[in-house]
Amino acid sequence: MTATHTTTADSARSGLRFIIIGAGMSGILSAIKLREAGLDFTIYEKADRLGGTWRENTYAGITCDVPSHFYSFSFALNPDWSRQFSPGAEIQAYFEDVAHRYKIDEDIQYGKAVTGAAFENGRWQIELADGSTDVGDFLIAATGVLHHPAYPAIEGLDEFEGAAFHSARWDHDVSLAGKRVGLIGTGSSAIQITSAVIDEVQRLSVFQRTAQWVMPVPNSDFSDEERAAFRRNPESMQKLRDEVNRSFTEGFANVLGDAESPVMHAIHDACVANLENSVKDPGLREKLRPNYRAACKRLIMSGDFYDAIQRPNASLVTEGIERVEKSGLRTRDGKLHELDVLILATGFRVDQFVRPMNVTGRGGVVLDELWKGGPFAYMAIMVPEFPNLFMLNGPNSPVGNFSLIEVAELQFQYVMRMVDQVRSGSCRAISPSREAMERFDIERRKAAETTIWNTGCNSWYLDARGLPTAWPFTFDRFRKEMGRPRFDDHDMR
Ligand code: N01
Repeated sequence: MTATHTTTADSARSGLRFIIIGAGMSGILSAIKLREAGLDFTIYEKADRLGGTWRENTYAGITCDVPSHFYSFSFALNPDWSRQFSPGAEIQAYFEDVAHRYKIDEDIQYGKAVTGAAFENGRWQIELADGSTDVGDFLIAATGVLHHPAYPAIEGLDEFEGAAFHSARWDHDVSLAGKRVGLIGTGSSAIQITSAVIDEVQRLSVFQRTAQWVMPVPNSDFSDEERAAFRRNPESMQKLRDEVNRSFTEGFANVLGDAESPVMHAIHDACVANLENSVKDPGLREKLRPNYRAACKRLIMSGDFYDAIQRPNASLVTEGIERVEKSGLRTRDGKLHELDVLILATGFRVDQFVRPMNVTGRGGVVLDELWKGGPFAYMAIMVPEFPNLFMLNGPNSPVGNFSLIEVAELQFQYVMRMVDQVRSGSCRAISPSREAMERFDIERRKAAETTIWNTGCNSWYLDARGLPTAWPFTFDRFRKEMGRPRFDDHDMR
């Protein structure tokens, strides 16, 4: 079966309607692509501003650790990125600018939280928190991966008398200048925070439960001349994007599934060398040395963390946390670490995906029930019995140290091929068959066993049973699958 391409006029006549949930990166992408195709859509955004993760995460030092020219829409390259890895505020401004330039910002309905979606009578019936309803033929869940902050279950957290906040809920009213600051966590967020605040605070105590491998990645500025050259010659940006894409694909994303590949070992060696060469004090060096393979957890990219943690006003606390008290944090050795501010860089509840929305598919199948053992999706996009529902950067997507913009763009190609089946009149509703889902899941689970994420560490990549959930195959295979959907695996009615 082949997909047919309809013209804008054809699709306008078709009267098909899309509902996009979320105006973050992938919601903006969806809207732009649907507009280009002449299709009708509405975007519901629960906040009062677009930007998703870049709106919500405003912590000190926030930077995207994927090179900016790769973390850009392929159709909206940006000559003005200030650095190789640009700060979060610049990325937020980029998304606002793109949404404005493509005139999709006018179509976003802000302050509208979708609470429920049900596939009834061949269409998606939507309920919103304000009591309003809507109906669409297609539903795009562009709801993000890392969205719901995870708060640590540490006794006494409410008793702390200083300021305390999660890294994704940064309190800009709290000045850290001259304060005794405690930072729980050593993930990508905490590492960036450490480097950003160390010059400002009186003392920074980093509470490390698990050490992290750090890849030394300097972050240089683009000079005025370089930016002018990008403006004069946009092809040079395209070339740079293609080069970074290729090197991230070949030098990382294609080999994550093979923990024993020479590339994975070379990455490990580079991280070991970085630790050995950068950390002078042998005691501190051993505290910072992980006991698992590099890239088993999401690899930390930083050119300055080791410098920051060796400053005289920094301390790395590896003793377990006993409880939080009024004036600070008590570790299991009985020591009280007195603090004025406590920052929880403790990550996200990654298994939530489209939840807490209540999503019901064909025949009353409830998504929450189906996913009670953990979320899954055929080709990381669709779920059986949930016709015409597409998830971008959803369960089983490639998530490790790669441009999620590239991932979403590829996924959207797939979405449009599915939509084309409906536009061409082949069917009204399309979803993967249960058999195809099961086959895909069995293959995915098997492949997950040999991934680097399964080499003996704990991370948000793992499901409740300890198996990595992200796309375990090569990224080349992902590209291929996205470009050439297996229509025979789908139930079309
Ligand atoms: O969160 P994390 P994050 N007691 O889950 C510790 C993306 N991101 O916000 O390792 C003590 O990685 C926990 O310890 P452990 C990126 O995909 C991207 O830093 O579980 N400690 C860990 O150290 C990233 O992977 C960028 O033992 C506790 C930390 O908190 C993802 O977001 C930048 C604890 C959580 O680390 C999440 O990163 C930043 C407890 N009770 C983030 N609970 C880019 O640059 C948790 N921890 C694109």
